[in-house]
Amino acid sequence: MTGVVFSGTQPSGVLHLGNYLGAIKQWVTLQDKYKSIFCIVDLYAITANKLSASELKSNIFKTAAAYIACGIDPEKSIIFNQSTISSHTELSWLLGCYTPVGWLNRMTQFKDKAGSDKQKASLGLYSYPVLMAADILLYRTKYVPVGDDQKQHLELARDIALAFNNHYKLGHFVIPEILVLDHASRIMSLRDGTSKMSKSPPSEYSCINLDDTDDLIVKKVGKAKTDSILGFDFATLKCRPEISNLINIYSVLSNLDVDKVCEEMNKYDMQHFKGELADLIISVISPIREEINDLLKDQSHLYRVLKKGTEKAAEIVGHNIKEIKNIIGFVQ
Ligand code: AQP
Repeated sequence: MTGVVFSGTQPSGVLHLGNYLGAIKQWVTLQDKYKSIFCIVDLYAITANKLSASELKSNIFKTAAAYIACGIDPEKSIIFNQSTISSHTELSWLLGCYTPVGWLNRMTQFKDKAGSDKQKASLGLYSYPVLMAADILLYRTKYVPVGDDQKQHLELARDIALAFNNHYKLGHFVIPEILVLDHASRIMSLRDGTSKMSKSPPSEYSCINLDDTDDLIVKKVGKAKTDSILGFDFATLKCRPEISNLINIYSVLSNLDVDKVCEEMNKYDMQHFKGELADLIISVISPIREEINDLLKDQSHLYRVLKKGTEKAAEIVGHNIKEIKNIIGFVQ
């Protein structure tokens, strides 16, 4: 099949169950059908929480290990880190000149991440959706498999591509399409069913990390917030965000429909359900964790994977960035 797939995660912390179910699991299937590029978007990781240099380096290796452990095959897909190809930031500047500030002002993720004092948020955090557009458009990407939270940024990337194409009356940029998995598109926090599971959670019990031990998974699921209503009535799930999230995670991991999970779990009490859920999560996470730990023992191998990925990605972008500059009218 034709078309390029591009996606990425920020190495702003350890990858979690939300990243896996909402994005990476999909990538594993797509790599057999399309030319696939999976980036470690390290330039985003410095937009908000400032990590130390050693933390950032370690997160980049951990993310590369997690990609491979989840099933991304470096022989089939390109795995590289964004900061190694300067065309990403170069195109971001160019596209920024075709992006009205009003479009960026509408981005809800900036509003969420900037917090109450927006004046103190970095310019990088504000303009990050333009860099994301550059990442995608640089590779003439057709499909972008992401979680639900990235929908608005993808819409912006499409608008920027159309603005550029229309200005020069050329169809240079491929208009990318979003691929979102319905049920896994927004895995919520274990402590608050109305906030998404995230790498920088307010409590370590909100999130199942891909490197959590089995004991820690049991503990986190055991402490997951529930409510005082008995049973798992499918009809009332909408009003029970925490239970709905736990049932949804069970459904995605077991490939059973949500109503079937409710029917099955209605036979048991909450403690039993949590035990079943923890076992199911462990059956998926445990082999991934083991492989992450194995891969991290040999950083030079991971470094070689990233370097080879960078070389392959550079071959694609070199020609494209020249063509874009030519279209704009730069003398090169
Ligand atoms: N909770 C989630 N449910 C489903 N999908 C999710 N994704 C992230 N969280 C969930 C998807 O994972 C991919 C990588 O996301 P990211 O790491 O680049 O960015 P993020 O959305 O900012 O992740 P975090 O965990 O919330 O990080 P912090 O806390 O550092 O900001 C994307 O496809 C995303 O949709």
